[in-house]
Amino acid sequence: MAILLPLHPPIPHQQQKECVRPRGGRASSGGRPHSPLSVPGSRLRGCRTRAHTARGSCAARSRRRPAGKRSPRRGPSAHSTRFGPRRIREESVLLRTANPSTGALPFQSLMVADLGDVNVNLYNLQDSCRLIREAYQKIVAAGCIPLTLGGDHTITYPILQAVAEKHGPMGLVHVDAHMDVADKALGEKLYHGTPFRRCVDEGLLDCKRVVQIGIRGSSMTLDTYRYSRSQGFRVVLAEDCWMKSLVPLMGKVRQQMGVRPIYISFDIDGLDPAYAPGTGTPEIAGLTPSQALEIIRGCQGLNVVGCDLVEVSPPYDPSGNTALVAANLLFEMLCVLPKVTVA
Ligand SMILES: [Mn+2]
Repeated sequence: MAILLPLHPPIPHQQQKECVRPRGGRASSGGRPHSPLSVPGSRLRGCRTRAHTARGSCAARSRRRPAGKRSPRRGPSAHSTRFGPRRIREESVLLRTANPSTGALPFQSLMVADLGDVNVNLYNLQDSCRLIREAYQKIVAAGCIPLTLGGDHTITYPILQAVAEKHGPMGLVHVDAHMDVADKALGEKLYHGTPFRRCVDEGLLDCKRVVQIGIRGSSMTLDTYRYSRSQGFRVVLAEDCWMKSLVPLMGKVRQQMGVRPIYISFDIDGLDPAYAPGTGTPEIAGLTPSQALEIIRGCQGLNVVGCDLVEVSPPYDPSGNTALVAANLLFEMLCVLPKVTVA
């Protein structure tokens, strides 16, 4: 998992320097080390931090940043999602700094840094969740908004523990083919099919302000949507999205979310595998990239306090397009954060 955190307002120059750990002598030469512009020259140059952001070294020293996180384990559908953040970072060097479609200039509004990967215990999932939670507690305590690159969807649970500890029960915009509200699998309570069930168990979600979009696929039973709906979630099936704009839906979602804090969790398998085959549990007839943009851009104006994009599994997509799509969706998330200037 990787973390990208926008920083706002700009921190003092001396402090910025301390937050940057240059690699190979690049991206460190004074100026605004947290800006993508700190990497001189072409977009193809520079270390593989996300969107050319500077590499941060200490959450406690800066206010907000983007981060990546390795998958806490290798699971049945998590084959090498641990390499997702690395691949997304590679593709993110193609990103530019402005968003002409929305008028957003995120790097002029926020200070953004790549905090690198959060360390996890590859042999113990529970301990991995503890390490993730503790890392994010420091990040949010420093006033950062974490944008996380995943990674197995399990990571959203410890992230939300840390985020909800600060902000209280969260609204959630969850894009996914699956609801991820199973109680357990193979007797285990923690895996990438249970994160939002665990969040409900711990009161981390404001259930009336939860929407799940893109749900589809085969199941073991016919009552698969019952749990989410019984909790008060708005469940939007993929077939209710087919061949239509999601702008009207997002109007309703904005009303549902109100002004209180929300979190965006985007599982790349919400998209159709034609666009994003690099994931462990693909389901046909999913969302299109333009619908994904409508969802994310539809969150503009909401009180977004954290985002993640998860389940990118590079070995399933030799073309690399899944990671390219992911990098662009993360850029769009950055563009809708509060305090981003919209020209
Ligand atoms: Mn998921």
